[in-house]
Amino acid sequence: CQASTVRQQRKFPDDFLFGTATASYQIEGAWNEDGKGENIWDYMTHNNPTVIKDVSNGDIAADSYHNYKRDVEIMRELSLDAYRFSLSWSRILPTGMANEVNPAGIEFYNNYINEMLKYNITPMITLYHWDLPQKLQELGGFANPYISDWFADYARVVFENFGDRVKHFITFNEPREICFEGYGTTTKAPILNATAVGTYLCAKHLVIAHAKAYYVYDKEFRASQGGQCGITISVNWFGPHTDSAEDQFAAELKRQAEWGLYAEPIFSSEGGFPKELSQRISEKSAQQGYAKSRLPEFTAEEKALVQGSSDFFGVNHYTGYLISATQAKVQNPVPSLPDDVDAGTIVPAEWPKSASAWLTLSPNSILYALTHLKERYNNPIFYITENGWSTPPEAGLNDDMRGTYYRTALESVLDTLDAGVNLKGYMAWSLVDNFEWMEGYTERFGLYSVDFEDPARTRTPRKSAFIYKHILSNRFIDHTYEPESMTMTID
Ligand code: GBH
Repeated sequence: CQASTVRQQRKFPDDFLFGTATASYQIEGAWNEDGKGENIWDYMTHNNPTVIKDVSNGDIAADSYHNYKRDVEIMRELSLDAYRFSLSWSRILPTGMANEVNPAGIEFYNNYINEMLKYNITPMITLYHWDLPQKLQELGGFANPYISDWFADYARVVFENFGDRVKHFITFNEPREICFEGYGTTTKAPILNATAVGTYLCAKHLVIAHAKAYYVYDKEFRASQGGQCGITISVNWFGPHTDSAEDQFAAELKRQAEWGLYAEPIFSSEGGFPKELSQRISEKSAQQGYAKSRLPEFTAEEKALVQGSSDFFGVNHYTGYLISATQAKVQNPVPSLPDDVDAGTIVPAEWPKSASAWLTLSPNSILYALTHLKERYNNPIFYITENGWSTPPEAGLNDDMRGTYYRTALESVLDTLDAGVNLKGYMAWSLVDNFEWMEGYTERFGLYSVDFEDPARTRTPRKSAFIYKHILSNRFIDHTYEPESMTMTID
């Protein structure tokens, strides 16, 4: 096509890390093998199976526990620089507590890491991607302030065992999904639906847990291991529906509730929870007859501990929404976080739709989100730790829209780099199809498809796998590239 040859080619820097991301519960399977303890997803899917759309679970999933060598082979086929994966806390510490370490769990992750390193693939570890040991949930999970000590103890075991070879650690994946979806509503385990205070209690305890783990790394391991420790927060873009002052304020409040609750205490120069949101929650709490704000306070000591406790800002970004102060409002539970924000969400009909209700292709959303974070938090090191697109199972290997999505997203990444954002890498979600939480196996995010009917869980590249490989190997986006065949090779 004429335009692409005329157009100046923009390149990704050579040291820009291209990878893919996955999570333990979504791919590993082997839910009760070799001493692994039960986690909250095992517990929920076994005891309350109908909460999952297709009444499935992650007992076997993509069976990566047994197929990890094939997964690393796929990474080599894709020519990845890096691979982000999460550890199953209860595979390492069956009860959640660090007094009893499961050697088979350590061995599994050692094999996995060593297999990647053999082929120069940089491992990036997420310590927690939603699979809390069930025993800790029974003690209150993230509603119990002691979670920060249990998590720091677990983190120490992780750094001790893997930090000689792994230089990128992410404490938590997506606090919003842990705290709002898990505690404030019913869309993630442990489906507590503690709408009034659950999200906010969790938010406070989680950022303190993050900070304690960060200081375990910083004080006990950084000098000898020389790596980095950060956190990943879901940052979709929430822009104002119109440029009225009301819509702008509604969008700001929404951003504070979606990600500011977790980002502000860690990355802002003032520390603590976001101001406008805190004020709103405190006003509503008073009206609702609470003696104190439903949003807990930090002590001065806690605030100082959390502030500045991250070497980088991991961003999971998928989409964007337009926020209105007056339109598209729905009745939310009272009291609840959405009721505290009290705004409407609009998705323009022309934005292309994926197989997931919440995910559309929202133009320029990466650029908007990352430049906003750059200004607000003084341009820390960023990694995009997830970005991806879902297709329905029946689409099979033909996923033109996923290819289009990645090309569009990566153009926005180039714009983001041009805008001076300190962005160091990009992880596509996901390497292979996996257990998509409440949606079970009804939505697929893999660059490779997995045959879940086949006991071997055979993996096959989709068209987008070739497109992604072409982009990262050449360091530019060729919008006209078409794979010659659907056979993958290792270059
Ligand atoms: C990521 O979260 C997760 O980190 C990853 O594990 C997951 O597989 C991937 O997304 C794809 O979903 O509309 O109430 O049903 C992205 C964050 C996921 C948050 C979907 C909102 C919708 C919940 N979003 N979720 S609901």
